[in-house]
Amino acid sequence: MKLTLIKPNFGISMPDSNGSTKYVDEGRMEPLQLGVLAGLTPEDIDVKFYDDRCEDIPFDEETDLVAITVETFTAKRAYDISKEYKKRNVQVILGGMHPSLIPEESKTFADSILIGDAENIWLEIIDDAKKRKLKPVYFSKPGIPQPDSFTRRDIFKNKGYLPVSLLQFSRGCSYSCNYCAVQTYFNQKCYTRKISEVIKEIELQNRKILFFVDDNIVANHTYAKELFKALIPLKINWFSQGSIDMTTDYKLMKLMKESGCLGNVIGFESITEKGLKSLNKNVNLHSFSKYKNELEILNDYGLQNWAAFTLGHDAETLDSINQTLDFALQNKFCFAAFNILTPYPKTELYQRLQAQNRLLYDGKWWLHPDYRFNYASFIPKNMTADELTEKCFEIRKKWSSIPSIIKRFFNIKTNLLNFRTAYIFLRYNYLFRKEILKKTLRDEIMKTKTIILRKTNN
Ligand code: B12
Ligand code: SF4
Repeated sequence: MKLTLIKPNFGISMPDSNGSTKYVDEGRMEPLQLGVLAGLTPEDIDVKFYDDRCEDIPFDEETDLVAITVETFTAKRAYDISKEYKKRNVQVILGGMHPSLIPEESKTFADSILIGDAENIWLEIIDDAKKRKLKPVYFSKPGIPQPDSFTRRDIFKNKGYLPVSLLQFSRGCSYSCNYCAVQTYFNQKCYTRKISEVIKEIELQNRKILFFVDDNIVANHTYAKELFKALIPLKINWFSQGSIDMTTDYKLMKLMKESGCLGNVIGFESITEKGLKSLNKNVNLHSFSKYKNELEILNDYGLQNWAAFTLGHDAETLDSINQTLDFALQNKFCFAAFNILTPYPKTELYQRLQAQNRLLYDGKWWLHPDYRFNYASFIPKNMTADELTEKCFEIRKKWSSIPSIIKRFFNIKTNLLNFRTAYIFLRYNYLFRKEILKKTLRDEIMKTKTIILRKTNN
C-alpha cells in the first residue's frame, strides 16, 4: 500500500511579483504531525510526504491513501487538494485541529476525517484504507503524545527546513484564554509524555537544537522540572512555548536554564489589565505590574524570549497598539509577534463575536475567497477592521526596521550576553526582517491589484 502525507499551504496563496504563490516563509519548520503519523505507520507501507508550502504536489503519482493535516488557516487549500485527489478516485482522510473542531464542515470535503489524536486509531484507519472501506468519521480522544512511538524524520530530508528538530513533551494547557483553540480541543487538560521516551526521541536524532512544540511546557511545574533535570546531561539547546507564570518558580527557572533553554514563546498578549481581561488571559493577571517583575526575572536568566501580542481585543485602541510596540522596544525583546486577534471556530471568542454579529467574511474567513491571512476578520470595537490590519502591518514593519534591531541588540542581559546569543539575535532578526519585507511587498502588490480590479468593475 502507498500512503501520501501532505502539509497544505496557507488557504489563499497570493502571487508575488514573480507570479509564485508559495507562502512567504523564511523560517519554515518540519510539520511534526506528519512525522508522527509516518512513525505510527507499519514499515511495509510505502510513505511519501509533500509540503505544499515549498513544493508542487504530484497529484498523478500513484497512491492509495492521502492523509492531509489541516489547521483553520490551511483548510481552504486542504479542501482543494482533497478535491484534486477525489477527481482521481484516491481515498482522502483529513485530520488535525480544524477537522477536530469543526467536523461538520471538513467531512464534506473528503472520504473520511479523524476527530482527535491519531495515536490510538491510525492502524485501524490504515487497515480500513487497505480494504477501501474508510469510515466517514473516526473518533479518538486527545491524550498522551506518542506512547511507545517515535517520529520518522527521514521524510523531512532535503526540503529546506530550519535545522531544528521538533518534538513534544506535553499536549494541552489548563488555562482558558477565550481566543485559543487549544483550550477548546483539550478542554483545559494537559497530557504528559513519559520522560524516558522524550529522551529516547532526542537520542534517535542528531540535532542539538530542539523545539518542544508543547502548548505550554510549564503547564505542570513538577513534571517540567523532572523533564529539565533529565535534559541536563544531554547538553542540548532548546526552546518552547510557556506561560509567564514560569517566573513565579525560581527552581523551575534555574533548571530550565541549566537544561539548555534558549528562550520561549511567551504570550504577553496585552500590556493592559483591561486587555488581558477581555482575552480572559488570567495567567498574566496575578499581581499585574505591567510585567515589570516577570521581565526582570526572565532577563536575569539570560533567556532570549519571543514575546507574542494579540491585538484588536475590545479594550484595544490604535493608541494602545502603538504603546504595545513601544513596550516591546523598551524591553529590547529578542523576537516579538504582533498577531491580529483571530476568531478560530468553536472558541469562546468566535461564539461571542458571532452572537454580536461582528464576524466578517460570512463568518468563515478561512473559506472566503477575499480573505487574506493576517487580516482582521471581525469588526473591532474601537477602530475599523482595515485600521486594525493597517496598524498591525505598520508596527510589524517598525519592529523589524534597522533602528529597532540596533536598539534591541543592546540588551546586555540577553542579546549581548555572549557570542552565541548575539549570533542568534542577528541571524534570526535578519531572517524575519527579510520575511516581513517580502510580505509587505506582496501586500502592496495585492492592494494595487484590488484597487485596479475595483475600478475596472465600476
Ligand atoms: C508548533 C506550532 C506552530 C509552529 C509551526 C511549526 C511548523 N511545523 O511549521 C509555529 C510556531 C511556527 C506556529 C505558527 C502559527 N500557529 Co501554530 N501551533 C503549533 C502547536 C503549538 C503545535 C502543533 C504541533 O506540531 N503539534 C504536534 C502534533 C504531533 O500534534 P497535532 O498537530 O495535534 O497532531 C495530532 C492530531 O491532531 C492528529 N493529526 C494531525 N494532522 C493529522 C492528519 C491526519 C490525516 C490524521 C489522521 C491525524 C492528524 O494526529 C497528530 C498526533 O496525534 C499548535 C497547538 C496544537 N496543540 O496543535 C499551534 C496551533 C496549530 N497554531 C495555531 C496558530 C493560530 C498559529 C499561527 C497562525 C499564529 C499566528 N497568529 O501567527 C501561526 C501560523 C503560521 C505558520 N507559518 O504556520 C493554532 C491553530 C488554530 C486552528 N484552529 O487551526 C494552534 C492550534 C494554537 C492555538 N493556541 O490555538 N505554530
Ligand atoms: S495559556 Fe496559551 S495555550 Fe494556554 S489557553 Fe492560554 S493561549 Fe491557550
